[in-house]
Amino acid sequence: MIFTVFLPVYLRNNKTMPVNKFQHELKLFEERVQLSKKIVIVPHFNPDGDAIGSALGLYIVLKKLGKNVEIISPTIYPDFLKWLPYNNKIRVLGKKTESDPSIFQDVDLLIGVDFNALSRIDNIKDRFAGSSAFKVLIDHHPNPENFTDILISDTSYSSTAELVFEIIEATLLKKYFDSDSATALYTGLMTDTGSFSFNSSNPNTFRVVGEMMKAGVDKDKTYDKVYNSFSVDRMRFMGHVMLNRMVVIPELKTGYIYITAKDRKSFNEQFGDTENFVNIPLGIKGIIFSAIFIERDNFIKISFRSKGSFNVNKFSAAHFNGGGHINAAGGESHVSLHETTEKFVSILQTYSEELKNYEY
Ligand SMILES: [Mn+2]
Repeated sequence: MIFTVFLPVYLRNNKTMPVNKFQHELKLFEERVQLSKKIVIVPHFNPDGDAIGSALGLYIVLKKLGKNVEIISPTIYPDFLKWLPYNNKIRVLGKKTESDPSIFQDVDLLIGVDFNALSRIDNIKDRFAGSSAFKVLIDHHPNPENFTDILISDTSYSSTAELVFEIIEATLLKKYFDSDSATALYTGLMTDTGSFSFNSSNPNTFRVVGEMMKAGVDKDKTYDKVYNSFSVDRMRFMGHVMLNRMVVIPELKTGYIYITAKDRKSFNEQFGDTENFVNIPLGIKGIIFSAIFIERDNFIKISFRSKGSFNVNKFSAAHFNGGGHINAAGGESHVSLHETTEKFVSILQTYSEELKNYEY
């Protein structure tokens, strides 16, 4: 097998991070890995498949390289990821442990994955920022903040997991890449693209999937473990949401869902249960913009999704204190659920020309 130190330039066509900078950061990263004894990997809070998959994929190769590695998650992660190799090694912080001053003590290298701002690790951000460890951020969200020594960030990747794969591929870590690491990273890639239904039009994504399959990923089993693992309560919750909590505004090509605190209780909501509800309205012919408003304990949690060029990252930043990607963004509101949905509908009117004339 030919050992390539860096990826050929042609593979980095269409990337948003300049080739030279990418290779430079990669080299620094590799040097730091070699120098470090203790390495900690941190996903964002409420980590999703990409955050956990990326963290585990990296954890596995670093462990095999002989490093003392730990994954510290700011909060719990969804049950549908609890079959992943080594997931039982993840240290999950809670209310009691998140303020533990020793969490990043004696760490040489701190690696943040799948987030672009310190606020995404809110409960431990001060300890992360204050740690004397060398810091690296690996991410694919737009406009990353500058809070690490190395920033490997490129929005052209489907997922952080795809980017982690290329970092492994182009460094000394390649030797240690195995089916466990590939399975974790594939899970990140698959979940961040809705199983290749969005955010996956770059041919490189499929090149990477091919390499992961060569390494031993069972893609059918991975799909089944992640997507066919709902509780009966969650299935009935989805039925209730589709029947009673979905509002469709066909002339504005928009649909939205609202969920009350009482709904969550009635259906015995578990962490992650509402994960994909936001995509439901996009399954209706002609709908290109969808939103979900969930009444949480102290605020309304919001997610937006769109098809094509309608930019929900900008929409959320402008009106709902949030952000994310062009086609997927989060947000929040601190007025009641009813006031929030009313505000949304009235803001929607100001986009009526754009939405009415939108072709997809
Ligand atoms: Mn991601």
